[in-house]
Amino acid sequence: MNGKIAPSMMCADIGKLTETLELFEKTGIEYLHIDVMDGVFVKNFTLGTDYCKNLRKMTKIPLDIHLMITEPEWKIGWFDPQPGDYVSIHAESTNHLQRALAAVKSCGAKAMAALNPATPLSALDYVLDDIDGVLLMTVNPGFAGQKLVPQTLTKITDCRNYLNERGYSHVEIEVDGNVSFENAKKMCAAGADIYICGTSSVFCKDASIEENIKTMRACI
Ligand code: S6P
Ligand code: MG
Repeated sequence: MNGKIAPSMMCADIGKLTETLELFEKTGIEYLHIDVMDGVFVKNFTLGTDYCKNLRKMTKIPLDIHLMITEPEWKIGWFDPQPGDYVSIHAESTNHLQRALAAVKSCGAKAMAALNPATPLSALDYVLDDIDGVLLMTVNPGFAGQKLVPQTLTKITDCRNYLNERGYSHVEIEVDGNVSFENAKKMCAAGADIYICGTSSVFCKDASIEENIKTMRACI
């Protein structure tokens, strides 16, 4: 099965948003990845509720909302998740992971459990029935343009095996952080399904966005 591409919108040129979205529609981009950071769970602020609201008016491409915020279980409604959207909840961000994932599902959106590089897969043990996917961070969250944490490549393989062995082969694996063309090939071999593409691929300045999307499709 071919991998799906979710460009990381915090890396997009805001001045060219309309033409970038048109290009994404034309080239069949599957999701738009929206990084939401609250300055507490990670030391950065990025995109928020109004950005999601406005993006919805500009495109029909579903949103892939990555919440890097504390107590997400009370804030999911702020983003008005729609059927077809994905919402990722970090296991490290809440004492109530199951509550938060269930709240995503109750909106009709797909629920993803997100894990930092050092968080073990056992964090998923008691939420397997609550998730549609796992977002594996392949860098520590907070910033674009970081280098891959190399052991996360093994973690992708381990996660695919973990899911398959438990009868959850339908659960998708999304990878986020330094998904360069070279790393994407390795992530694909390890069993990734959805690729968050930022400065190291789709928004890499060495070629046009359209050329970068073609190159990424060939890698996954
Ligand atoms: C990082 C964030 C990511 C980045 C993406 C950027 O905390 O969750 O989604 O935006 O990793 O891509 P790159 O290629 O610059 O690492
Ligand atoms: Mg992200």
